[in-house]
Amino acid sequence: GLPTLAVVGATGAVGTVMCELLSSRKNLWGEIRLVASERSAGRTIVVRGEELTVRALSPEVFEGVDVAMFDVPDEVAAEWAPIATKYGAVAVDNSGAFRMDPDVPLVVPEINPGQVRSRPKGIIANANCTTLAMIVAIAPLHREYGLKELVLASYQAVSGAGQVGIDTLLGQIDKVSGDRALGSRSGDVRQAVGDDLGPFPAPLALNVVPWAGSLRDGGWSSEELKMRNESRKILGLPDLKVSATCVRVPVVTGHSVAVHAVFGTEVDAEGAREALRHAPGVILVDDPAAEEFPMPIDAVGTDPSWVGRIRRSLDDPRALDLFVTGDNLRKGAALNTAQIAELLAAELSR
Ligand code: 11C
Repeated sequence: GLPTLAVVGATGAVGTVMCELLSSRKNLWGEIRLVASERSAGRTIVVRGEELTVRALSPEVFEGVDVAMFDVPDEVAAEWAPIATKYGAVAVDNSGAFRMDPDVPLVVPEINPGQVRSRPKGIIANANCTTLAMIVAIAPLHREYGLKELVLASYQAVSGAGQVGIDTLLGQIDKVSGDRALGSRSGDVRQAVGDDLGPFPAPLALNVVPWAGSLRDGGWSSEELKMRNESRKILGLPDLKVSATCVRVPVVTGHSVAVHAVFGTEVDAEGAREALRHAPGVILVDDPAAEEFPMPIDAVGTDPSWVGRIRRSLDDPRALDLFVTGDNLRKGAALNTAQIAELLAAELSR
């Protein structure tokens, strides 16, 4: 029969998109079991037209499960993914808990699908949403020109921080929208927003905050290090030079990245466009004369990474500058996890 799937974290921002994807993508699953924290247990969610009751996370929910997806915080995944594997399930984890473990493949189906088969721990990791949006567009350019260095600046949506991120931004927008005095305060929103900052270190409404994740050595954020380490691992380039600056912007969904990519050989913009036109998981939107460029409002609710603004660097014939936007809850999280699970379903049904 068809394999059994468990979705752990089914009620969060990513889990909600996962339930939509499972209802709209090709059906490869027998039973689907929805799992969440005690707090969300008992809720019902419609998947594939069928009302499913969410079960509380416990070891027994993994009995008979072939593939278990995890869309939960790092510490929950670190504890529970190994429990799922003890019951014989393959765990596909969207947290940061296992990504850099050398015994855990970090899989992007458009780039390194074969790595799903080398999973000594029974765990496969899904990359960070910011890395994913960018890497799907960079891999075809790497194949064409040989990547040497990435200089990145992200423009990250609040849903990257989960439902609480969305609620926080929308609440702040309510507060600032009626405040005409903001004009005379030069747009300083602090007074209007008050101290409801949610998961962010500063107000997001009418502001940008150059911070995502937690503080690491040398002043880098965890999010910036993820972009560096995960890009190296996915592309198989352990010495790739990567500098990232991660920035949160007042966008609900859709992470964008401005990329300066340096290659081993000379590049040209039209050649890069041609490579991207035929690349899986990429949509090219690059016609500035017609005001066509990739934006979160285009990418949201869609599967591909949207790429445009492709220019050859004026000062380095081996470098390209470009802009990428992807839906952080889809390709950045639920979709890539679903695609990995589908590779497993094909293997397990054989
Ligand atoms: C954000 N990228 O936008 C983060 C969320 O490692 O999976 C995802 C964190 C992760 O806040």
